[in-house]
Amino acid sequence: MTILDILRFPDKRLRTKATDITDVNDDLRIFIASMFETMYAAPGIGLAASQVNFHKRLMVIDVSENNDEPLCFINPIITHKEGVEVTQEGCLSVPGFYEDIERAETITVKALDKNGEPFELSTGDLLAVCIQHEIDHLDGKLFVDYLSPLKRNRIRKKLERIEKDGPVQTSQTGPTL
Ligand code: GNR
Ligand code: NI
Repeated sequence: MTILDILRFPDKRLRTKATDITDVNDDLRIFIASMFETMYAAPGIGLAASQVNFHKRLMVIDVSENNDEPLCFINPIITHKEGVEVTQEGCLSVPGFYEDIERAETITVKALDKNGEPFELSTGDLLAVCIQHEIDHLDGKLFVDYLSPLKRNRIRKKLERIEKDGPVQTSQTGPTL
């Protein structure tokens, strides 16, 4: 299997709208396994194909404590949303930033599983947040889009600097006394 590179904000490729998957085959299942491996290694609780530069409607999630409840969603559609809830969100494509985001509290989602079989799931809590966050990725949307332009630009500038200078920000450069 393969650990895939995760695109980071403000990479324009994260703005691509993903298209439906028409054939759920063994090649796709190999890619799905690499997405799980990449998500668990990061570590993260979800990963959208868009984040690894594959612009098809596919996402993987595992919100369990022991990383033993993998969920794969192909061509997911939210058919029902209810209530509003604010949760602190992070994103592997926006590393190091966490902000309160408003989402629907409970949702119903329809999708295909990794065998191409349709299923429907109604859920709340972190799983509902994560599903909405991942579907946003498939639509080219990031959680920073819900923030004020000022906050979003601050985050963008910090990540652009890290991209340019390398991630070393806090280390001491002179001799330690
Ligand atoms: O690992 C992740 N944690 C998280 C926490 C709160 C709300 C959403 C998420 S998803 C994120 C992984 C990710 O970036 N998926 O796209
Ligand atoms: Ni994300």
